[in-house]
Amino acid sequence: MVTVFIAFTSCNNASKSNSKSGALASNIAEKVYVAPGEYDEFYAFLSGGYSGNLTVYGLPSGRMFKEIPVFSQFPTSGYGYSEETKPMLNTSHGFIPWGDSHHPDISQTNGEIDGRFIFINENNTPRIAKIDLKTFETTEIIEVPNSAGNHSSSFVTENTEYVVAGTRFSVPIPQRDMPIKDYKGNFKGALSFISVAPETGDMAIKFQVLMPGFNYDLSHPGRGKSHGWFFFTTYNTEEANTLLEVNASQNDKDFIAAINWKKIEEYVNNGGGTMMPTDYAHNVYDEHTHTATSTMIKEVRVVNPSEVPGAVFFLPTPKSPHGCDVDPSGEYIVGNGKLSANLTVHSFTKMLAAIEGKKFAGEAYGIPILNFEDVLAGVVNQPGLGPLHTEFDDKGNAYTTFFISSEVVKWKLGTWEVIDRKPTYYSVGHLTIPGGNSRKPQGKYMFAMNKITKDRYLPTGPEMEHSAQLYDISGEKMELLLDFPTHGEPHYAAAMRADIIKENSQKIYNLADNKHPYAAKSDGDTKVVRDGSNVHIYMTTIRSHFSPDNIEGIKLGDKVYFHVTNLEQDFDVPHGFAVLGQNTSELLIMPGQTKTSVWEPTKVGVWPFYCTDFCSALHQEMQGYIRVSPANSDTPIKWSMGEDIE
Ligand code: K7E
Ligand code: CUA
Repeated sequence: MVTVFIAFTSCNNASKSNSKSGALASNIAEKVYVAPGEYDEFYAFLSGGYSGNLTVYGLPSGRMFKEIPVFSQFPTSGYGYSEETKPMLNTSHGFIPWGDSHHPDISQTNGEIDGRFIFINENNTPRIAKIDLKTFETTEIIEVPNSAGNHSSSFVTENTEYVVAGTRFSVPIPQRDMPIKDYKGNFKGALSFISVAPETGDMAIKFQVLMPGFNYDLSHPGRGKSHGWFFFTTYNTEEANTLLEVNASQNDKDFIAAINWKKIEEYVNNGGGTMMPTDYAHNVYDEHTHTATSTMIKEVRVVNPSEVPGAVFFLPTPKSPHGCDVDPSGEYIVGNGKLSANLTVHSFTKMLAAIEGKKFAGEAYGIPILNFEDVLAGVVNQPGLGPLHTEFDDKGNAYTTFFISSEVVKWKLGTWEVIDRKPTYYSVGHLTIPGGNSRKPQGKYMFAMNKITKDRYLPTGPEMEHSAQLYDISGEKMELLLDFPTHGEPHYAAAMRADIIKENSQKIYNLADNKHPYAAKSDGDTKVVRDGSNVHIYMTTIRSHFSPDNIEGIKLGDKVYFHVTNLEQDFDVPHGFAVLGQNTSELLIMPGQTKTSVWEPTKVGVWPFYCTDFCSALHQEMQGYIRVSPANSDTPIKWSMGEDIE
């Protein structure tokens, strides 16, 4: 109870000392003001949580630039509705229009953020997606078999050798019909290492480590001296299968699992591991055909820790740790015990020494458990209540969020002393420092992503968007600068300096490189082709007309494919397409791109289609008609633009 009292007192003090005076407030306003026409200094990519997507912000302004569709259908662009993008959402369970995304992470080279790709996990039907930061488009999604609640994901190693995906829920592997009460000892947790090809970025599941049936909550790669290792927090080492709030809180300590992936990789490269039958989808978007394909893969390589002695260890960590964070030097591994009064920090050097000296406290399912004291680097004493996540700056400081006491606490690595604390409004989850999860954090700003918004904005009915808060961390004390609303539930975010991404950002798709099988590259290439009851319309769009814009000969029962090519070759000139009664979304077609909307007319008549994106002074003139005749009619297929169909 003493702990509770102290923590709340300090939280309240911090809150009071933060009250804004007039002069201070205007000084703060300058720090976040980005004048009209000027650019932000940082990109921030916030996970969309239950929106399934990723949102792009600028810092320090907190302005939202874009929502990138990833795991959810997105009518704004037609993602997941157009024929080309539907395969992106294919899984071994069929087409899934939604996902729950948590942890974006940007690709790295030599331990530094390189801005090529950003990866993000889907929890519910386990998947990892890759977004190309040239186009800000989702270009690859790989399903993760043998996994459930894909939460300790998607974090990359320091040369993006792997994007790693750990299971939160253990399950029967392979899946089968069995009593739930037989969980203990029978369910397993799969930790998946997905390789990323250096040049292309192509993903493939290299191997899965089949761990005991705990919950693998969060993870981070080693870096620098600990490069080659990966660390996962666990909870429910009790292996409870019901009422986890009680039954998974029994053990005084759970574990951080330390995985020497280099060692397992070597074993696998020499033919180690077992191919297990399974099925999972691998979906790839081709930038030249502007089309995704989905391939079902039928087996996955699995490795049991017992096959590779010396590759997997458990580090005892108090009380159901959530966050698992590694400092920029790679020496310190922070475990945030949700129910612990203190923060536990492990030492990588001590861990290696303990392994070397074979000093074990016991074992769990054959995996050696190290002595808590042998691997402990230090403890941050009673910094707050309900620690969740930790990030680092470039000056040897760590910043930990506390959900219950609703604050961010800054503390020093090595001395473990608390330097500063600032309240968050309210109940913070993750926090992000640009360049986080790398050897070179980019300091300056930190933002907290809060779970409860309550009184921060004008009310919007029972539901409020979550609120993020931006802090200046360039000085000794943190300074709250800005509140900004987010979209969905941004658990975590990745952020980096804007320059690299800005320079590489693609302006158009080159029409000459368009390899879409139904592309029409000029008004002269347009046509309407009947193939049984399928009708393919090769259509073009350019300011300010569609070609063709009069189409006849469609009959009830036909399936009409509008393949629309945007002939524009100017930056930021998309055209839209929608036809009355279509039961998908519009298309939004980028310059040089081809996209397809399917329409199955249900009524006889003459139906208009039009451009949905205000593209020129004559945008309202971008329209056309398509005539639908009865099924038994003999209206011939005809099309035109600029003259009547005779
Ligand atoms: Cu703490 Cu999914 Cu990383 Cu939410 S998780 S906060
Ligand atoms: Cu094209 Cu409006």
